[in-house]
Amino acid sequence: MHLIYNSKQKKIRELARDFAESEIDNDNEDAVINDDLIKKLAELNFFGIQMPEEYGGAGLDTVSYAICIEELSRVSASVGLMISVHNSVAVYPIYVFGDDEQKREFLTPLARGEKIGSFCLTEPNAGSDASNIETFAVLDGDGNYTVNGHKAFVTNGGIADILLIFIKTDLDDRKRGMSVLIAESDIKGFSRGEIEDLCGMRGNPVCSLIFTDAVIPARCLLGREGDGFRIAMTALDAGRIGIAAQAIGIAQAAMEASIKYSKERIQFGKPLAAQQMIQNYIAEMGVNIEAARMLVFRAASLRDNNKPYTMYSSMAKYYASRVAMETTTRAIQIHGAYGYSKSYGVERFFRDAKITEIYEGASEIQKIVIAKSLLERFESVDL
Ligand code: COS
Repeated sequence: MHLIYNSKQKKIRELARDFAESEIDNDNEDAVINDDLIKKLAELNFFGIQMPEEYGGAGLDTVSYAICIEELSRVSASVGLMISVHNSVAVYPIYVFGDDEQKREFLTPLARGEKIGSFCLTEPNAGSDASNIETFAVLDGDGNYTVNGHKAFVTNGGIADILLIFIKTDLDDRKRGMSVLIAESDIKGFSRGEIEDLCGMRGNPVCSLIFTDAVIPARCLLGREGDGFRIAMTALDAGRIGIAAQAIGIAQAAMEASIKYSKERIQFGKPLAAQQMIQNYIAEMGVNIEAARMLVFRAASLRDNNKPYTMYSSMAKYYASRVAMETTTRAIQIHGAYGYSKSYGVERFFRDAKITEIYEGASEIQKIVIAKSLLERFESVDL
């Protein structure tokens, strides 16, 4: 295993960094995502980073994908989130489980960035306990599903054109009773709730989605009835690499801001950077971020080599989100009261970091996955 990026991956980092720094406008955090930005991201092929060219994608590997998400999130975690969720838990499951017709109809416009995707799993009573969803679909004699239910905290919800809706097709079987339907957002019986007033990630239009006798043709069933839980877990394995990369981007931004500030701020007659307590913080930030990056690299490389990577993706997400929280907390500490105010922007990193410990599987869930894997079926992979 080579622990350095190849020249193509380095180019991607440069491209994503230049783009993020020059094109993402953080002046109004709540309005960072707009049509113009989406169009520019689509021109770079960031909505189909890993999809083959035949579907309009860029055909890159998972390491490159993680690099893109990290770089976008370094400037705006809300934008990184839009791209991560779109690529990993909306586009990727259609690529793996979709039939040719579904790929033509849904995958190509998604990969080209002509349409935005969302992953509709979480509900008011089903978050970590994903198989407890209550959205229910009944198949009628005309070959249509009628869907009723309520999805909560859907990333990209306010702008999504294509929805992956997790439903129950059999209420008596928690896991095998789960299925997935793909739907366009213009179907009858579909409506969106208000954009959530969140602590962080405020630029992403996260909202509820409501299905009231929504009719979806059976040809839009992804995989077979009963495949839903497996599809959710497969998607989340990939998604967690993206969220880990996002957490690293946030932490990196917080560290860079801390380094800059500690060189400028004079206390006790010298810059903060000359004081060992602050150097200790900066050193810990650097080591932790690099270690988290290596875990992401590890999970991504395994995925690129078709090796099992579930445990590694959970390790990467668990550790990187912890590092993001620790680093952004320390960044505020270094900035003192200025850090707690909006003047230096580090409080945004702190607010954005928190959710990385919660969504796409809370840290507690990642530890369950890791422990289960270590205790039951761990086999070392190419050590
Ligand atoms: N990839 C593919 N299939 C998987 C899988 C994975 N990573 N993990 C589990 N499965 C399959 C299993 O093979 C099993 O299939 P069979 O029933 O055919 O044998 C099935 O799924 C159930 O597996 P298991 O019994 O291991 O699942 P658990 O109930 O133990 O899973 C956790 C529990 C906590 C891991 C799961 O519910 C989970 O990840 N929850 C968090 C969900 C989440 O991230 N929510 C946030 C919403 S998105 S913002």
